[in-house]
Amino acid sequence: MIPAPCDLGNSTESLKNSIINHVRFTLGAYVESASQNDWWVATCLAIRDRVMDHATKSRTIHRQSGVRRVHYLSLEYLMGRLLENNLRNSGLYDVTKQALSEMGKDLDELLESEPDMGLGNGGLGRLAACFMDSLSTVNLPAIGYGIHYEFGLFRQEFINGRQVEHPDAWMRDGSPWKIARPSYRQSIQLYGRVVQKFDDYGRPHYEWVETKQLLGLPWDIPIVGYDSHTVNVLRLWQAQADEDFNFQVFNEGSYVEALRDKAIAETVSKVLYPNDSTENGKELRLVQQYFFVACSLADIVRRFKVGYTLPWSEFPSKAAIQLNDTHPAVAIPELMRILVDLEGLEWEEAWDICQKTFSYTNHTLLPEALEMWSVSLFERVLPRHLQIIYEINQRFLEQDVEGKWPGDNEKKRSLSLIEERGGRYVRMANLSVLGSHATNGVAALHTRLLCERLFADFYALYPDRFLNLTNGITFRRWLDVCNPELSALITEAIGKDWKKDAALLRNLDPYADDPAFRARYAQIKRGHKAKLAEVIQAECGVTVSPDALFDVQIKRLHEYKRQHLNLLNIVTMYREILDNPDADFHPRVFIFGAKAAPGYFLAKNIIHAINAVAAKVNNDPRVGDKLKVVFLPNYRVSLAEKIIPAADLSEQISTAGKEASGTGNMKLALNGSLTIGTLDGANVEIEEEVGSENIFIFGLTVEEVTALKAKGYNPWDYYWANKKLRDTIDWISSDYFTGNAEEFLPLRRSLLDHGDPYLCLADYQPYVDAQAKVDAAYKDKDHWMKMAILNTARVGKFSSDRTILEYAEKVWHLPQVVVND
Ligand code: 26V
Repeated sequence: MIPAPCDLGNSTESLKNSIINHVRFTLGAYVESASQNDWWVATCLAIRDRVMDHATKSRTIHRQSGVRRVHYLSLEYLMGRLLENNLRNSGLYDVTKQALSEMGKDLDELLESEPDMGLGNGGLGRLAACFMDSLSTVNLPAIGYGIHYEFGLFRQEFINGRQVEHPDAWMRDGSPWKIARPSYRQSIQLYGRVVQKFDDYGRPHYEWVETKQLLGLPWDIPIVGYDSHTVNVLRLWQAQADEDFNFQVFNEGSYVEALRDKAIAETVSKVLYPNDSTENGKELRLVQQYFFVACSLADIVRRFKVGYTLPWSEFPSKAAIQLNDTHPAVAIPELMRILVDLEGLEWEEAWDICQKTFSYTNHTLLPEALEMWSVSLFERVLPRHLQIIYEINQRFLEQDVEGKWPGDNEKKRSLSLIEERGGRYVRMANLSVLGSHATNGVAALHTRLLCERLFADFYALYPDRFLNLTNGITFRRWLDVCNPELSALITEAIGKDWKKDAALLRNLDPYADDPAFRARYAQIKRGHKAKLAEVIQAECGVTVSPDALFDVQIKRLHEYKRQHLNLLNIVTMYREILDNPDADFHPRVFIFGAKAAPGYFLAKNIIHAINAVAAKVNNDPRVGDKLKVVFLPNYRVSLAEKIIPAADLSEQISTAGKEASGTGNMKLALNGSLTIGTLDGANVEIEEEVGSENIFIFGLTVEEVTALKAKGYNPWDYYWANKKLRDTIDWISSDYFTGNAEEFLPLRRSLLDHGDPYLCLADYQPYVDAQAKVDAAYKDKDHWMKMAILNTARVGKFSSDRTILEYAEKVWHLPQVVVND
């Protein structure tokens, strides 16, 4: 007899029991001598036990109700730590803290011992993680698919101010959050060749033969929403060699060789590519993309087949598939292959199903980040998929393009899925637009530029397929978890419903004028600054005062994000302090966090330059407390959670038209830091929300950038016209900071000889002026706090719940399905 399932209970006693049982029976440790890690694992497992039932229940309800589900395909998920988020979202935080404390354990210490799950590079990966949180919170049926990388984004260390990379073995000791699902293992094919075969009626079809097989083992991570019983899963594929993939060699006695091939197969899910702008034609990257796409689609098709006995035309009514950038775009020819080659559908019907199923989000306008695969590489790895792409292309050019612009070869060249100049390449962005019913940008400005520039011809052909869905962030992690003090203050003022309905934060608006509220808000900010000062002391060995203005730039290191423009201002300020020791400006701490792609030479030079300037400034007795510069090593989600609540000023200074959206800008504004920024990405909408009196906007607009470049931009003009700028650049590229005048020549050359592609010099003076306004504004602490509170109150729009509900309504057409307890 199978006993009825029993509830584990959420009392302190039941949690204590669960944790102790895991220490004893799962980990085989004595409670008296269990390690810190044992306690952490046992606590995670106790929480996991309490959410798994909801995961199973959510799956069952989604299946039984037969609703459409969204499948989010992303090469990256930057999840960070999971325990605290799961505790807060499930409402088990207080009781767990109590349970542990009754056993002599400090929850906060355990939380700190969790390694980050860093399976992403930056904005795109973190967005996917925020979306997973929102999907569960707003009760949408969803599955996230990705790769179970053994090594996440590298760990960064500075040696003599230079970035050094180390592997990130985030799950060397396993992870209590992931559950293997061997019964859903998939087998996929690669390489090989295509043969044409004929059936009994003489009709041709294609077979992909002599392929290599690869297995995908799925690992599921439950995604706990806030105050909801929907627990969706993130399903990550690990590559494995086919058991008997090399049976022959094995039997011939070449045991070691056979196992070497096995190791090669398993490299497919070894490591996340650490670039986020270029990766020229790396075969392993294409194999990664296809591997995870093929496993995921096979999983989706399996579910369609077991769940229903429906015709294929109903597939889109059961499955929406979202492509997170072009990285999973090979899903389009893969679904065509499944439908046409394996299921025997006619091409037109299959194509109709594809377009109804897929939708695509573009995350960048940078030309070098637009994915293109050389036709010869693509043909070797995925010969049948290349044929399918050719066929899609031919029909498209002959029907749609020829129909709209008869005889216009220039249009055909621009819209083709194949780039023909300078070698032949498959254009993944064009494939993604064509294979989807919806293409979206991630902020209003970005979407406008997609329609006007990058996809102008596609937009002319299919205007209804394009839409804007401005990015968002989860307010649970980025306020409730990382800033529980502010979260509690807000809840005390306006109630707790803002955690699910961020628009309610507007109710805080009047509190900006309440002196008592301001004082408490200021006190919370100061508390976080004091804590961050300790982190800075420990990590950088620099003493900073919590009374200084904390000026923060945290994001990937990229020329377009212009950390070097920030540096130019810092060096200018340094000069001014030396020239003018009695000038009255408020002490400032410039705080950086950023990883550079290991092969991005100039980005690494910029990191080195910031560190070199920091070393001088921080040790110059003439400067004292007035100016400090710190570069916190190994920027990652868990470090962001410590920096963001402590920030006063948020640097969002990309060249207009280059940052698709930005999401750090939203996190910082939410936590009451004022933005100094250009009219780029979501900054434009942040200004609309918070009001132009509560933000420091400067610099060229997109139109001005275009006009300046058209007329011929010459950085030397700015260099010669502005003595302060000239002195600043010359000083950085002298031997003053490192003893070696050659050290920062690459930086100097990029700004001058190589034409300053991101217009730092053009925006230098407006930036310096805006920084002077910041200094003046900070002197009126009370008014600054008012502005900070208004930022918190007015950024409700940027909740990822809002973004996800817009996707659900406008793109996926998904119903919300409430899962009861
Ligand atoms: C590109 C590549 C190129 C090849 C190798 C690996 C790799 C990995 C990632 C990427 C994607 C870069 C695009 C990206 O991260 N875009 C960011 O997306 C954020 C979320 O929409 C947005 O807020 C940022 O502005 C945007 O830069």
